[in-house]
Amino acid sequence: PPAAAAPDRPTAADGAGDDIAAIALAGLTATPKCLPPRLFYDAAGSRLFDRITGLAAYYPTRTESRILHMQAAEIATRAGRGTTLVEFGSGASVKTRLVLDALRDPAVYVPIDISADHMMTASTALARDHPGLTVRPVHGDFMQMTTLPLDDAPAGTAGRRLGFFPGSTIGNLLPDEAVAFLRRAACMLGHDGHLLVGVDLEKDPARLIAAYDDPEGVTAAFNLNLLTRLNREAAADFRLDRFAHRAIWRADAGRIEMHLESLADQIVQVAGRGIRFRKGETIHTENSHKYTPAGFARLARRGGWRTDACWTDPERLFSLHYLIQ
Ligand code: AVJ
Repeated sequence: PPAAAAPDRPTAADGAGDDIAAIALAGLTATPKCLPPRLFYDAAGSRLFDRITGLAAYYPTRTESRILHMQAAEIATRAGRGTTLVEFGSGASVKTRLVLDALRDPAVYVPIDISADHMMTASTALARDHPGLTVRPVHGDFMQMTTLPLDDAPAGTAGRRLGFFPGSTIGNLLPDEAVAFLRRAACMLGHDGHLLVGVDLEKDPARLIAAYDDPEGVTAAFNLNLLTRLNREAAADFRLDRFAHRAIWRADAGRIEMHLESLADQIVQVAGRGIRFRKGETIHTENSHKYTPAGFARLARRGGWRTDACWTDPERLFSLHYLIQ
């Protein structure tokens, strides 16, 4: 058998070397205060997110995996042979394996991730299990990228590029940002590129809130870990016992919002600046937008994509959209 392949060294792309202190100050001096959700994913945050995916209340990951498994043949038929799989935000990539196993002789896997260590760990394991696959990691923020730093596909791969954007991470984006991302993805994937997007569906708000405020407190730890990261990387002195995790359903915006609420009037030092918090004031840390299948198809259309197929689970908790141009 061919020697077990190893991933290439990651290619640095836009947003790879973030200045955490500058990003933190920009968000914490804004009104209302906010921080970008990509800051969640330091090593501890990535581990906490992996734990979230196994929580009983957090249905998206297992539901999406089940749909991927059920629709593997449908995906393979549409994608064709020799595919280059481009994954926007590669997690521990259980779902990636489901897609790679479904595809017919995929040629190249391109994970794009802001967390280089996490990506290289997952890529090395995946390359070992798929010796015939070329793995080309890209270290960067896919929200800031407009081109894929890939030279042309390795010889002998006639396949198209299939984008894979799982987990409903697209829900982190405001609708207009999601449209802008979809337009950029069309450029990165090329005119015959396809795009497979996981989208969490609107449902009973109680079910949604439980998924973002689990009784085990793992999501609270995930949210609060952001402050620990700022203490370490932005010379801050947040006292975690003075902030509380909040998850709210904003029906008017069709999204779950995560916040960190200040439990007292306090001043926190961040990168040499004193940031004032009033009791009850929050830092808005994440949006998770929820769609109907038709609503997401309309958004995809605005981003230049047509919905070739939309698959859901029997309970219609989650959906997978297969988009073409
Ligand atoms: C990884 C962004 C899809 O929005 O559901 C999980 C992150 N936040 N629990 C989501 C998350 C709180 C997750 N995404």
